[in-house]
Amino acid sequence: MISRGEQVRVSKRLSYVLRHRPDSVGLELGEGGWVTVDALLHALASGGVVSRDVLETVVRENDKQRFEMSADGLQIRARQGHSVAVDLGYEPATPPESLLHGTAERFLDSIFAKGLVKGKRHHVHMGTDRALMVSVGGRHGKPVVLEVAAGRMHADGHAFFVTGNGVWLTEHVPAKYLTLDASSRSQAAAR
Ligand code: HQG
Repeated sequence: MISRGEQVRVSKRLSYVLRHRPDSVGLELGEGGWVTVDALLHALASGGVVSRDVLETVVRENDKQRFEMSADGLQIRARQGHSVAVDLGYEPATPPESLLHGTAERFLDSIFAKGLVKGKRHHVHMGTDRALMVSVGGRHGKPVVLEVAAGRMHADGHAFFVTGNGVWLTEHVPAKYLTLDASSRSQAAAR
């Protein structure tokens, strides 16, 4: 058994190592962002041993399914969110007509001027679960949800990718494809 707090702690260490700083523990990500589980466990040991069981539990029960293991259980990677150069190898996919992006109200002026930009990450992240998008936006301030006209963007030639945990990725969302979603609009009108 591993407590929820311990799971979060290990998940944060994994995010740091597998998305941002593999070099901090002497690792280098292989193709697709994969590393062997053995190498990872060995590399993590210097900052406090993580057992294979704990690692498997964290991968399986992670709230956003951030990590995945290869079918043979020998390799592990973060599904998205990297800042290090890595080609995740996702195939272009056809998005639903509309996708959602959670952000903070204070970013809206800039977003409606420049569109959604990827910042330090490799892609702009979008999803379909409104409640999740509210919590994603809430990490940055007062949450608002934007609707992305993904079908129209795709028809206009923008590439989309989808990860194994339902996160949709694209390079940049020009402002003309963005609107405040209905509940964020009524929220704004009520003020
Ligand atoms: C905003 C989490 C001003 C953007 C989540 C966001 C997600 C702009 C912030 C994943 C802008 C970047 C990604 C512009 C975009 N002007 N602000 N032109 N364009 N922004 O954390 O989307 O917990 O890099 O709206 O679940 O919040 O890491 O991206 O508010 O899937 O697994 O700039 O991270 O997953 O913030 O989150 P982030 P995000 P994890």
